[in-house]
Amino acid sequence: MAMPRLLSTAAQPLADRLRQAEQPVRLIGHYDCDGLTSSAILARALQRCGLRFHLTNVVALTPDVIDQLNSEVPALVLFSDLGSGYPDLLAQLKTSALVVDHHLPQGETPPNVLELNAHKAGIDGNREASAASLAFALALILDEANRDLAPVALAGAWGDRMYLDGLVGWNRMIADMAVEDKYLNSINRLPLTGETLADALASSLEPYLLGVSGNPAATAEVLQDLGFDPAIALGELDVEGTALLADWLALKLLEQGAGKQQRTQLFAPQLDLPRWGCSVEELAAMTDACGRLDDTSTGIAMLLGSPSGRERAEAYVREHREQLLEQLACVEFERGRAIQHFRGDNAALKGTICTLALGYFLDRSLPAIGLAPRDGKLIASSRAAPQLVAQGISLSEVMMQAASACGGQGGGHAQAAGASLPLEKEDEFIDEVDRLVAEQLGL
Ligand SMILES: [Mn+2]
Repeated sequence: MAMPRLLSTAAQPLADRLRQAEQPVRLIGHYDCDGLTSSAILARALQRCGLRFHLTNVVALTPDVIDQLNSEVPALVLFSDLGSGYPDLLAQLKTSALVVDHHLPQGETPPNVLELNAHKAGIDGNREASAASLAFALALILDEANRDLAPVALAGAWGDRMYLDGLVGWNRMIADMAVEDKYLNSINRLPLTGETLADALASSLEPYLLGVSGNPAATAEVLQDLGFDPAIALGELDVEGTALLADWLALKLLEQGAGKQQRTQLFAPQLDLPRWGCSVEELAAMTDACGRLDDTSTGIAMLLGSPSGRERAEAYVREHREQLLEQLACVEFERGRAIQHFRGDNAALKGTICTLALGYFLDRSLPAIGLAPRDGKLIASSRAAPQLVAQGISLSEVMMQAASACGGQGGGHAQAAGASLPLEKEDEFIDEVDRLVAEQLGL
């Protein structure tokens, strides 16, 4: 399977630079699933080149990160899943740097930086490649043996929700490569996990079953009405039982107003990773949970194959899921003219809450914004449904402009973007976001 030529051409200069790099290479990655998976891929690829590395995963590329790097004076910095949005900050680095990113580039790449950005390599960075997919391309150029990292790349793409509507482009090619190498099996079964049927429904986040997920009593009632033994193991369901359950799930999602992608996902094949003993979705969930619970080193250890890292990551998934289920059960969005927003207390959960709420039960004609304080700042996450992106909304623009009007910083993707700003600017920020979205949508 050949890599798209534009992609290999874009990645080649970074591979050449890494081959002659002084050690250790200073890796800076984003802290989310795609950031951690891309970091792990690059870390493994560097190891296999005989290069040592020093990795830190950060919430955002801020002036503090640049100051820290300038005080360390590393020979070479390698950024993954961040960088392209902040050329001005990169220009303040006193060393040379490589950037592997799929976020929309904001302006010119500074002269001290070599950039592998999806959008600059003829690839749609919102759909066809995540940072992990690009890191995987770079790893392949460095050494064909890195093909075994395909599952990690797919977990990154999954973390950035590129599986909705099916994998396409470079992501699709990675999946095909993984199938060919027997690292990936595509299997038809319902996307439920748990010891028993009751556990599976009560703990289900995707699909999120409004009024059932996170509510064992309601789950028991539903299963009783359907005539199921709640204690039956998922694997023991017969064909008839599976069909009955599938019908109920499909109806339930329709009834609660879930999006088309979410309803389609119910019947999408599950991507199992035999060597990992889990699915791509579960590998992404473990990675994501490590990031959200602020233990990125466990995420990296797990992705590099550590059994104790894996155990901890599995425990984090359970903890993270419980927190999300708890918050989703009581979250209330306040509607403005063109947006709906909520103010929470957990900065690590707000983006996921917006994503799940929009996908499974919220009004998708308005973007959803979540706000929460962290480290003395107000952090915002925003999400828009695909139809809004098709109508031309760009949350990356909205977050960037609204945040800078409030003395903060913002950016991201058209459909998912974030910002950080002074706490006291909350009302001003929300008004500005509302105004900018209304303007973009012509309301
Ligand atoms: Mn990403």
